[in-house]
Amino acid sequence: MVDQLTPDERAAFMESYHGWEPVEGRDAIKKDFTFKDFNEAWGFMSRVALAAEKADHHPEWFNVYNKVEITLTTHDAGGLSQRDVALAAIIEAAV
Ligand code: H2B
Repeated sequence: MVDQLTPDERAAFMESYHGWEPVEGRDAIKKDFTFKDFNEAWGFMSRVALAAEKADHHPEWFNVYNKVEITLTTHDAGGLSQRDVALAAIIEAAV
């Protein structure tokens, strides 16, 4: 099992990562990304997918044309963990 984020770690995350919001009804965070077109959205998803696979930590996501909705949570922790913080950093760097 993986440790869940502490309240302090959650607060620190929400302060430094903009646009990420808690998901209602589960211990997860989400953010919506909008790109110029599908090509840009898919390029972003490809960059995230490669890094996520390398880190062995994967996003839950939904794409429609130029929009990508991403939810992060750690299934092995039953909620948010440092793995989600690390993946959020990867995602922000991939935009
Ligand atoms: N991704 C996410 N989001 N949460 C996990 O707990 C998780 C994962 N576990 N990717 C990994 C894969 C696990 O199933 C493998 C066996 O390490």
